[in-house]
Amino acid sequence: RSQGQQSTVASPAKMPAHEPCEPCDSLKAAFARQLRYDLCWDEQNSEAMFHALALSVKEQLLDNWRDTRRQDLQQHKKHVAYLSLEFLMGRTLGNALLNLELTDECRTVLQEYAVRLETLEQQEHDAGLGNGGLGRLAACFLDSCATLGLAVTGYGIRYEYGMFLQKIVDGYQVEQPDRWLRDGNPWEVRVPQHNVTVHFGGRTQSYVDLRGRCHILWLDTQDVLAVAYDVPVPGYRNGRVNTLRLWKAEATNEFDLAEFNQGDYTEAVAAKNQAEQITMVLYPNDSSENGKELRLRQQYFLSSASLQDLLRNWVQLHGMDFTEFPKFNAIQLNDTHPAIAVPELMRLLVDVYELEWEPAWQIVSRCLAYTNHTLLPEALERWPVRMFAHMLPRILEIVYEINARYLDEVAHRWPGNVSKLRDMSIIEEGPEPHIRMAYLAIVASFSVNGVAALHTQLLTSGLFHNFHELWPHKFNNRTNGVTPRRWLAYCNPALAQLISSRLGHDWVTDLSKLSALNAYTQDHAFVEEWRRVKQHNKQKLATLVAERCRVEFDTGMLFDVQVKRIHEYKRQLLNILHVIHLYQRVLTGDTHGMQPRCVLIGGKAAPGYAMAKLIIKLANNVAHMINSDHRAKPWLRFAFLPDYNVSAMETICPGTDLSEQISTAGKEASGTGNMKFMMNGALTLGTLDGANIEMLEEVGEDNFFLFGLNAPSVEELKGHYRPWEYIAASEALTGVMALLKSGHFNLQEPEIFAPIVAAIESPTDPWMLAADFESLRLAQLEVAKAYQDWQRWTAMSIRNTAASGRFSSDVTIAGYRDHIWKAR
Ligand code: NBG
Repeated sequence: RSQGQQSTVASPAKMPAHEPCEPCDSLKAAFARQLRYDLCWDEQNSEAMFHALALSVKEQLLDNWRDTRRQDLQQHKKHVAYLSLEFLMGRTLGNALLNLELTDECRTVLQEYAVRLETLEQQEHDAGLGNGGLGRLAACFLDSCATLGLAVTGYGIRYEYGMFLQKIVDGYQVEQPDRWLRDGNPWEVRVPQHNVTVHFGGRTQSYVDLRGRCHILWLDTQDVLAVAYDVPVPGYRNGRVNTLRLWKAEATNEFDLAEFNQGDYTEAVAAKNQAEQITMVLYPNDSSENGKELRLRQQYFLSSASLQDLLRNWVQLHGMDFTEFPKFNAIQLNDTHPAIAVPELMRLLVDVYELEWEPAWQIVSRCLAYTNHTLLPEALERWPVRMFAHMLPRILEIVYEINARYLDEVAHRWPGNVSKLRDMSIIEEGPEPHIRMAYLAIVASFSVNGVAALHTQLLTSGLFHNFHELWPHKFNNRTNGVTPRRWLAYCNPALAQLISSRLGHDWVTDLSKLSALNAYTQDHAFVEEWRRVKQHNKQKLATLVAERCRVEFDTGMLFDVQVKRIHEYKRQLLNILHVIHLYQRVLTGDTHGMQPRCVLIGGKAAPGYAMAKLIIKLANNVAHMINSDHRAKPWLRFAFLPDYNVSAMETICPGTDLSEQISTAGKEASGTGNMKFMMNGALTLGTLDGANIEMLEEVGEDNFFLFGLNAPSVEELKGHYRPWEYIAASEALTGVMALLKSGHFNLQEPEIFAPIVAAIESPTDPWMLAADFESLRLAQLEVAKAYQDWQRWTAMSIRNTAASGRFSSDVTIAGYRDHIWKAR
């Protein structure tokens, strides 16, 4: 079972169908061996034990991993490459044990060593190779693809430093590097036999061969080696193990020894450093501005390495005939981040494999599919043509050619319409011309999808409306989902067990089965048990909050939670304003009917996003004020959780009563945290935005706290929004604004919150906080009332879990499989 055996040698025919295989070691034997021989740690501390355990679990996967690859090749399955700059995997151990059905065995083994599984799980670093929803969605998709038996490979980047660690110092966010690979990554396997070379820079030159065919050479390039690291992705109890292939950049030549010998060490290693920089850090921007050259390098590096890998595998099996390539391959672009795969695939087919343009384009446009994840203008990628010209000169030529041919089609559809040509061109003209990556992706893709019904509708009627007119057949909706393995079975074992005790275990792979829970909302014993489980999970969450925030959460109180990236459109600020209002109620003695509650906010802000960082500071200052006021203690506790990440969410969502999904309508493409909370029986306080709308449809208005403007009213209000009128009309908001302006929360740092006050009072506030405040406050009163009748609340909680079946990523992936990939 050496690592050498795992190579995917893409020539399965040479391998016997059933290689004789030694009986696999049991987990127990593997663990003992790993501890004894494979690790040279002096002490058997929990860190060493975690590593030994992870390596032993990986061993259990290796045979199935190899068999999966071999079977896929032999059965001529359609293969899907999921290209993504982000895979937010979190921890692997617990989820792998669950999927392999090894959790109980593992506990038994560990008993002999007098250590708890949970203790070892805590040792694992989160693989934070993503920012937020987009990256976590990719991770959920991988789990569902493996579970549904699909031949899907995730292609991504092995960032040396993942999402930064967030510390809070004096209330401010401070970023620290996340060296997640410091102690090694037991799950990955370096597979150098899959290395490919990626070119940058240089120049192009054309020549005509003896047969009169024109060739383009890309010369004098700076080359970087892409080294493959494979991570296993086990399906749920089906013996399947898919692959996540992460590329690391390395120098093609180690360094210039001659130069080194002459004493110039810095020069000698410069090229190496430059190459390795490409995969050094994840860009910590979520739905916000990009434009950095290194980022474009990352995008091209991932796209080129992955496509070369796909084409090489194809050629090894089928030779140079690519006609059937689209029948057996689909390439899904996770947002525009890997959209440069469009011209790169053309380059490889035309320049390297010598296809003519037209047949090459036929192949490209039958393989590629693009998922859009945002409508926010600042997140739509545009790259300066200038940057392409010097970094990727050959790619720029290909983009021009694609654009010219495509604009012919536009001209044909709208004869004489010059403004259409300008509006729809892949090249945005202006003093600094830019390449519009979304347009490039749409032009080349056979499928373009949004991630929730409203989002897709807004895409086709707004942002991409011209393209929708031109090619209506390309557009489709695939509402997001989350994997019920990690987000219910694994993270909430007590609830999972309770559900299985009544419904059996099938819900884990068919989440629609949860609807049978509706029959139990009047079953007293069941309702009691459900409530007991929630209390137990709240206790765990309270422990986390106590450890990380030094704030005491009382499990008798309502747990009101908002965790996600900090962004103005997500309106954490609106939540904070409501907390301030509750605090004022306490101070003025207006506590009649008030529900005691603990409010938790968590999330990271992009390091360059000043307003988001100021909102974190405000949350911390308000929390400090409230938590140190003894008058507030019986009514209100407020904490900001530092370093929110995947593993924190595993404790947070089971222990939450109320989930806040309060973005300005029309701004949140889908949301996925909303679904995790719903699955775990939290009730939602939400706007008509993203997938909230579909959640509401499933669970019904009686089990959902709806508030706020809808997307059309937000649009209508633009241009004549007068926040001061909303403030004046709401006694509560007037009070909150007055307290905020008085400097009460920033006595030591006068004026620091002035930008926040100004934003709320601005008639151009795109997020329209003031407009929605009163509606939120009233909805929160309903929440309080509902919570005070625990039987009613618990029944609503059960109904939410029961209605969450549609938000399994299995459902989403079945949609991609049937309607996009056609990979049944
Ligand atoms: C995010 C959206 C979320 C959505 C996830 C996954 C980006 C660019 N978009 O609403 O903001 O749930 O994508 O689709 O990160």
